[in-house]
Amino acid sequence: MTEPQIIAMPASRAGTRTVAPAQRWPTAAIAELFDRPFMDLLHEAQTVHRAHFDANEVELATLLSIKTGGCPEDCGYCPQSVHYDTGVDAGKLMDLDAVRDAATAAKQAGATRFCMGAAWRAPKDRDIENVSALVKLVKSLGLESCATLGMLSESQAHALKDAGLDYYNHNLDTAPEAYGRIISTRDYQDRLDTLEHVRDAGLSVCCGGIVGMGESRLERAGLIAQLANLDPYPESVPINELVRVEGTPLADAEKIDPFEFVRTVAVARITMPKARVRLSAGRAQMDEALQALCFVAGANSIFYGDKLLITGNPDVERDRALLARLGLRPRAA
Ligand code: SAM
Ligand code: DTB
Ligand code: SF4
Repeated sequence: MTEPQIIAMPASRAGTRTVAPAQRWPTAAIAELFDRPFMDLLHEAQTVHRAHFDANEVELATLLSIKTGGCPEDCGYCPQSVHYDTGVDAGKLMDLDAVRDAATAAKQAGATRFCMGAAWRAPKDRDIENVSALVKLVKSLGLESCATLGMLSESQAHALKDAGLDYYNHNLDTAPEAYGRIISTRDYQDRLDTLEHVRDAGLSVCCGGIVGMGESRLERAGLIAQLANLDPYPESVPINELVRVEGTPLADAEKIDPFEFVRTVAVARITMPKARVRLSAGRAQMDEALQALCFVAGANSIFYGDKLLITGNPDVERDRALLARLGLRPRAA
């Protein structure tokens, strides 16, 4: 029997900027990966994974919603949009003491990365000053810091970098072709512009998307193509399964085939070999066996903590037990 062939991979450029051919990963090549027999795809993903990471180690990242609800954007999946009646009230920016408590608890529970999310379309400069103080606090506790605050200008990205921020999360969410069905209040280019500002400021990029929003397989391939062709590709790639929240337009979206979700993780791993691929939202609706398959497919990071931003996440004891059963070690600080 011949071994599954490892396709010639474009040179990885995570961390270095070079002039690259426009399309390192044509969508057709990514669609071809998606179409492979499941066993071949997982074998290749695991092989690529092992070439770049310790396959028995997983990163634990804890999320905190530092400013909840009342967002003017109309992202069709989001419980925090003012456009939908989801029962989420708008709050103010959390104060330093509350963030200190949450970050200290995350650190004690074993997280190494702390990600602060705000339901803003785009922060004001005053918001950036306040978040900068939170970033300094999180760093002083010995945690990696990540923030997701919406669209950023060049100067705002620099200000966050100066405050010590490590990562900025800004997702492309879906393929350009599917995007207009999900969001109308900002366009794809706005997202790409923010990613450029983040990269140019010297921040590490956390960028991924959501699957299970009614997109086709080709559109999933299109999302991965967008991510993998960023130059350099993101250091962190969150793959979210849609959490269907009552009141949002996507509340009744058809659930994605679990093996298709695993395929998406595997294709992200193969096309972005050095990235941290995060098994992100949606774990509360996955059983342990499916999560284990995602780790086989090359996921090596999870959101850890009883809550995501609004919705639930597996509780910490359950995650610890899962990692122990799989012999997975949390990444050390
Ligand atoms: N407001 C900022 C923004 O949109 O950039 C930051 C926070 S926003 C909640 C961050 C990301 O969470 C979104 O881009 C989306 O990918 C993800 N997300 C939001 N609601 C979700 C849901 N119901 N299921 C899965 N992922 C979701
Ligand atoms: C990401 O890709 N997923 C996280 C984080 N980045 C900010 C958010 C998931 C949100 C899931 C629904 C909720 O709880 O609001
Ligand atoms: Fe607002 Fe972010 Fe939710 Fe979109 S995803 S509605 S920008 S909080």
